[in-house]
Amino acid sequence: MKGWTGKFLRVDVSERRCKVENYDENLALNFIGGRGFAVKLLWDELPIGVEPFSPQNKLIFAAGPLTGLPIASSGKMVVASKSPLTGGYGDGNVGTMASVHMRRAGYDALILEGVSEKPVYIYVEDDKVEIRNASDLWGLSTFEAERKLRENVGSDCGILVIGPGGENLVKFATIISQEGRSGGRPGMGAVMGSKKVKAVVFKGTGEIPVADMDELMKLGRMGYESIRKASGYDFWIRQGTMMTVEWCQENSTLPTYNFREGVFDFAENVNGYAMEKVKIKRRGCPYCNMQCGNVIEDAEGRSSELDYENVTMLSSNIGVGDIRKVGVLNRICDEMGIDTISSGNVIGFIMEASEKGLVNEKIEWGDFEKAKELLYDISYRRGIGNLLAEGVRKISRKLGEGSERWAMHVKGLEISAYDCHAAPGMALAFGTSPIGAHHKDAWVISWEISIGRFKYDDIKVDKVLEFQRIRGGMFESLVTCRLPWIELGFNLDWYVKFFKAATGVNLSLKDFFEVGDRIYSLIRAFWIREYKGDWNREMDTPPTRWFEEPLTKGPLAGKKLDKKLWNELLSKYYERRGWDERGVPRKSTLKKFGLDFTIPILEKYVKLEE
Ligand code: PTT
Ligand code: SF4
Repeated sequence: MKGWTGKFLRVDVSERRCKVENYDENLALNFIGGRGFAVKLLWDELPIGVEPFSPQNKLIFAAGPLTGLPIASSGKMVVASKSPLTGGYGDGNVGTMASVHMRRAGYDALILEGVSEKPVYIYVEDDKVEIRNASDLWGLSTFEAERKLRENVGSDCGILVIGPGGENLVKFATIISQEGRSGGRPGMGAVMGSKKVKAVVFKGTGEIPVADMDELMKLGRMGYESIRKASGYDFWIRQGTMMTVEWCQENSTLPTYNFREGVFDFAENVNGYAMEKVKIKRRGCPYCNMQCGNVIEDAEGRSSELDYENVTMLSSNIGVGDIRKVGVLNRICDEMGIDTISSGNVIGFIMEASEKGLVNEKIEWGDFEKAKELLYDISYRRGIGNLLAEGVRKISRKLGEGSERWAMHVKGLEISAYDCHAAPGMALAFGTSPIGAHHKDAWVISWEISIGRFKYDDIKVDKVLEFQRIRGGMFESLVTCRLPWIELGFNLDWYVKFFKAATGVNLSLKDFFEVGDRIYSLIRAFWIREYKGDWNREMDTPPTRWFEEPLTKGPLAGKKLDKKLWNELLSKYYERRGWDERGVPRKSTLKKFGLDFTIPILEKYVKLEE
C-alpha cells in the first residue's frame, strides 16, 4: 500500500503489551482512514454495551492517507471512542505534530486499550514503543505536562496530553496538544484518563510511503500558493474563525444566555476586532499556511488561543462581555483539558437554573469570577462542579422541573455555538450530527441564511447531506483540515489529486461521498447497538427551547422553529439516507454499503425494515 502505512499500533496498558498489526487493504479502500477506521474498529472490537470507562473500551488515534504529507493543512488527527458523555460514538479532530510523527513512525492509528494500575504515558519512537511511568506528570495541567515531557524527550516530537479534567473523568474532557489545540468533545480525554494514560508521545523519523512523491510535492506547492492567493486570505490571517462573532450577531444566531437569544448587547467587546486589539501572535497546526490560532494576552497577562466557538460559549452564552476575561476562561479550559463548548453550556445552564431558583447557589449571568471558579470545580469535581462535570443532559434530569426543555444538547452532546431559533436547516444538522450536537459535519447556517432562513425546503435536507458527505465523510477520513475548502474556497478536486498522488488509487468525489455514507450508516448502527435498540427520532431532535420559546430580542424577536415542518425535514433526511422513520438504517441500505455484518446484531435489538 502507498499513502497508507498499512499498520496499526496496539497498546494494552493493563497487560503492558504493545503490538504492531498489518491491516487489510479493503479496510483502507472502504473506510479510507480517520473516522472511518475508528468506527470500524470500535464496531468490531468493543463488547456490546461496554461501559465507557472500563478496560474494554478503546481509544483510537487515527490518521488518514493524506495526514502528515506536505500538502495543505494535513497535520490533523481523529481521536475516537465510545463516549462517556453520550453513550454512543464519539470523536474529535485535533491539529497536532503528533499526527505527523505517528505517520512518520510508521502507523496509521494507535489503538489504546486496558486500564493501567498507575499513571503512565506512551512513548513511541519509530518501532520502539514504551509504557512509561507518569506519576510525576499526573495532576499537572496540560501545559505543564507537555512542557515537562518536552524537557525529557526533546522538542522534535508530537505530544497529546490530558489535564485534571481527563484525570477526574469529566464527561466532556478533551485531549490537548501544543497549548491550544483540543480534540474529542464527547469526553475522549476522560476515556484517556480512565486508562490512567496522561500522555502519548510520538517521534517518527521515517518517510510516509507515497505513490508519486514528485507529483505530490508539485501539487502541494501549487495548493499552498492557491490558498495564499485566495481573496479572503489576508482577513483570515487577521481574524480566523473569530470573524464569525460579528456575523452571528448580525444574523441573530449568536448563542446568548443559554441559547435564549441570538444577539448579545456586548458582542462588539468580544468579536474579531476586539480580539485584534489584544492579539500578540498567531499559531496553528502543522503543514498549514492559514495559521488561524489567535493568541491574545488575557486578563491575567497570560497567553490564550482563541477560536469562535470558545469565545462565544464563554462570553455571550454566559454573559461575559470582555474579550480578555473570556481569554482567561478559555485558557483555563485548555489547561484543565475540558471542552469550551460544553463548559459554556453547563455554566449557562446552571446560571439559568440559579435564576429560576432550581439550585441554592447564587450564580449570576456574567459573573466572571464565579465562572472561573466553576471551571476549576468542574475539573476537580468539587461541590456543584461534580454535577456540572456530567453534562447538561444528566444535570437537567437530576434537577427536573422541566429543565430538560432548555438543556441545550442533542444525544447528550452540548450544542456548539449557533442559535437555531430561526435556522431549521442548521437545527437539522445539529440533530443528525453523528456525535451529537456539533457543527463539524454540516455547517450549513451561512448558506441557509443566504437562501432564505425561514424556509423548510428539501434543498436544506440535500445541503445537510452534501456537507455531511464532504465534511463528516471526506475530510474526517482523509484527515486534513477542512478550513482551506470552506473558508477560502480551495476546490475539492485538489483532494482527489492529492489522494491519487499519495495512494496511486483513483477515486472520484462521488466515491468519497459513498465512503462517507457508509461511515454514517455504520456510526448510526453503532449508536443503535449501544443503546440496545432504545432508539427513536427524539434522539435526533434538537432541544425544546428552539421550538417553544421564541427569541425576545433583536430583529428576529418572536421567531422560533416549527415542530411539524421541522419533523418533515427530518423524515426527508431519513428517506434520503435509506433509514426508516425511527432513524434506523434499512436492511437494503446496510447491504448497499457492505455493512451486512451489522444486520444480525441490530436484529437482536430492533426490527429492521427492508
Ligand atoms: C472542535 C471544537 C471546536 S470547533 C472549537 S473552536 W472551531 C473548540 N475548541 C476548543 C479549544 O480550543 N480548547 C478547548 N479546551 N475546547 C475546545 N472545544 C471546541 O472544540 C480546531 C479548528 C477549528 S476551531 C475548527 S472549527 C475546525 N474543525 C475541524 C474539524 O472538526 N475537522 C477537520 N477535518 N478540520 C477542522 N479544522 C478546524 O480545526 P473537536 P483544533 Mg478541535 C483550543 O476538536 O472535538 O473536533 O471539537 O482541533 O486543532 O483545536 O483545531 O471555531
Ligand atoms: Fe489548523 Fe487553522 Fe490551519 Fe486548519 S486552518 S490546519 S485549524 S491552523
